[in-house]
Amino acid sequence: MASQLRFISSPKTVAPRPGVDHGPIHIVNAGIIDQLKGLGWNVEFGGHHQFEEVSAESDPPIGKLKNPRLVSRVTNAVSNTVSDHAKQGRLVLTLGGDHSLASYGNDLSQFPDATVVWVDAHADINTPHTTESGRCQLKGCLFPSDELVLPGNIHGMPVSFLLGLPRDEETATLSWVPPVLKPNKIVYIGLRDVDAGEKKILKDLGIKAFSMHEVDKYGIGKVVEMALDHVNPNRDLPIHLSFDVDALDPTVAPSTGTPVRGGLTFREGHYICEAIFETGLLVGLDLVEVNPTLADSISIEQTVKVGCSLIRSALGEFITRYTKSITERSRGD
Ligand code: HAR
Ligand code: MN
Ligand code: MN
Ligand code: MN
Repeated sequence: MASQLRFISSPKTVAPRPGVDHGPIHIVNAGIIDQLKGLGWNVEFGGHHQFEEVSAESDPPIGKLKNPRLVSRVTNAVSNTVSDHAKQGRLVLTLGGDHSLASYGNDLSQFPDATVVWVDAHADINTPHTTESGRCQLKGCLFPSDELVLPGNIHGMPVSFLLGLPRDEETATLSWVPPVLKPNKIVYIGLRDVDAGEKKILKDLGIKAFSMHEVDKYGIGKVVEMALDHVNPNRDLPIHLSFDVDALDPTVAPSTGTPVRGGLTFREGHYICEAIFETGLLVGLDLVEVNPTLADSISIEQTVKVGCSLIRSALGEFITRYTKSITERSRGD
């Protein structure tokens, strides 16, 4: 494994709930860079990406899509940066920001065989046609506010763009997203809030998903094993881990935009990260949806710390703490 780590921070909010843009700054201020250096990583942090403000007036919806120009600009910039660094053989850590980042698009282009483990309460596989309204009231979202009643949240769609699902004038602004993903190359863990249209897409495409039901039934160890058996049976393909903190239970990670009850425990979330690290196949990591404006200060600190801790686990904390450093591991000592 490369011990070079390139660090991308994309703070600009693209979600309907303002504030998710501050997540990366909090994670950096909480000391993630030194924490990763402490694990033996050679960390290069390029600073937080800054994006010009795009006013609501200059970015009206296209079809149902909210903030389409801003989202496209931000995600494209992140994607290009990720791509540049992935090409140089670095493992890229991307901090969101919300899940529309789609930065893994170009990251995956560098690794045509790559498999994606998507850890999330949500499937994020809506298309501009399936995106639905009224979800908060129906599904027990902990924030039953008006904000998510309207359809068109692009952070609920990135997987459909990566799969190259129907693109039309509504998605033209996001047509740069490379359709690099095949349905058998992605596996979900933690799902529990999936829209009707998303369920149909998952079924039609035969996409494997381990919902919280399977986590309860089999235990997280078996679920991760089954998930990897599906996308990576010989454990020889690169893995991109896309971790949305709302996969965790809201009692563990409260400060996020669309918390849903009944999520992963602290240990279940960390186990996934540790198990992926253990494969030695990790090539890219996203940690998204930490929103440090959505709760009281104790909850915010808790969520930011959990985010840091998940990142450390995915980058080898449990092994290096007890055995040898990343450098030793990558040297094959
Ligand atoms: N499925 C819902 C929608 O499309 C909510 C999904 C977005 N929330 C997230 N993504 N945090 O994981 O609007
Ligand atoms: Mn979101
Ligand atoms: Mn998500
Ligand atoms: Mn989510």
